[in-house]
Amino acid sequence: MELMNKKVLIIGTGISGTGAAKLLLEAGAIPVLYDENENAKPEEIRGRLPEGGKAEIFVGRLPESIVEEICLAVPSPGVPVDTEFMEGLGERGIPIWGELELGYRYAKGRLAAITGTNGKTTTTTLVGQMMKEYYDSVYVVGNIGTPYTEMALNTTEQTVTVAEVSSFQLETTDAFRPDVSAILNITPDHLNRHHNMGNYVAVKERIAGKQTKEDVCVLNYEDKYTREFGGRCPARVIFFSSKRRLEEGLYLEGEEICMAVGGEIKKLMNIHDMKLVGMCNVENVMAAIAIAFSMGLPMEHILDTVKRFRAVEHRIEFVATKNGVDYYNDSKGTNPDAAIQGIRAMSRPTVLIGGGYDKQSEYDEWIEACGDKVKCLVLVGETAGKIEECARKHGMENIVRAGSFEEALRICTETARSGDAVLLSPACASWGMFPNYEVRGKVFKDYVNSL
Ligand code: UMA
Repeated sequence: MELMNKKVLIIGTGISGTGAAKLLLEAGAIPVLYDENENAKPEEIRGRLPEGGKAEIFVGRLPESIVEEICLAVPSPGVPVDTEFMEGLGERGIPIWGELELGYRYAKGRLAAITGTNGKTTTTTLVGQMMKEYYDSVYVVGNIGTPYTEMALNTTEQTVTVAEVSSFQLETTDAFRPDVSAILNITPDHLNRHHNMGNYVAVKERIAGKQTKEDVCVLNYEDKYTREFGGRCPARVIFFSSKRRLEEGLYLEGEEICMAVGGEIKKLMNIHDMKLVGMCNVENVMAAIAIAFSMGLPMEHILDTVKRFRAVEHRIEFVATKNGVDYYNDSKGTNPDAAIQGIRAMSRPTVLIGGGYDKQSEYDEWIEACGDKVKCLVLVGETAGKIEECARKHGMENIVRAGSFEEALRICTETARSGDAVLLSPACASWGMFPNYEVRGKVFKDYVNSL
């Protein structure tokens, strides 16, 4: 589509909307930025755009006439596609490309795109590191925090782009076709946006929707949704499994990650040679190896990066050993499913900090996953009562309520003995006590490092 001198409506003026506007300005189009938040400040939005850029900005309400003038709409990931406004655009025949699609249309080179309910940031960062240590021109973009549109115009035919892709972004793709895609796992999340599991799964599958047998899609054999998708995926599928030997693909056997290709089996590495911990990370590593190998990286180089790679900050991140106690920061464990991965990763008796903002989650499965491993559960925040009730129902007895996060930290150091672990993996968002999970994790790490 030729966009020169054409008006393009951008919905949402966060980092994606700003990225899209910058790309469109450089491409010679006229971005019309619209934010539904009436408190957004047009002059502040304009300040984020290149000086002198011909852009129109509207907040709160969009004049009806604008819709007559635009040739394309670019919603930000946070904008649902099933609102009256968005459906109205569709009914008028206005093409809708999400910010990811817009970036893709203007980018050159090769693309690896990674989605999944959990593990996508770790896997994207790891694949990005493998690529950066091998190729000269590498960009890591997407849900991880740098919009694709910010980088797309810097790419060349030699560029390798690694994109973390969310279900929100996949709702509005069109031609998006990565050379290698991956769906790490699919468990219930974002159901307020996608309404039901069927829609959520279908949206995740869109990552491979435009691929052909010339492309690769890496899928988890142990996830019922992705295993089933393997049978009808348009790309060539590479499965990985942490539970069984596969005839073709990557799998874990005992402590060894193995790869079976065309009847030949290679032992790749021992999982104790990884700095990452937990079975979820073994799965992320297997996926990353499959992705990087499919993108043409030599296996020796791939494994060398895996062995040196440390956890992404706030994801089952080892902080320090103090008085024989290992401290782990999993502040990103903001929902029960993510926190289950956190507790499963512990191999020692664990003092666990849980609780925070109430997202109306159910805690039963998380508490069950704690089993006998949790020697003491220290609870904070709004959800403390609800979690305590659930934990007692499941027979957990050693539960302590802390009046503040600082008190929770003190209780942990007093309770943990040499040989134990202390884990911050709260199964809840941090809001109410902290602005975000990053700040919560930093406070935890600062405390541990000061011991
Ligand atoms: N807005 C509207 N109408 C709406 C919704 C939002 O006008 O219906 C406006 C808001 O007033 C605000 C702007 O849109 O001004 C925000 O846009 P956005 O929510 O799309 O946020 P961005 O700042 O553009 O960040 C987005 C992703 N945010 C979401 O998906 C909610 C970031 O993922 C991503 O890093 C970034 O693009 C770059 O690609 C964050 C996220 O929470 C980290 N992702 C979810 C997750 O990981 O679970 C999917």
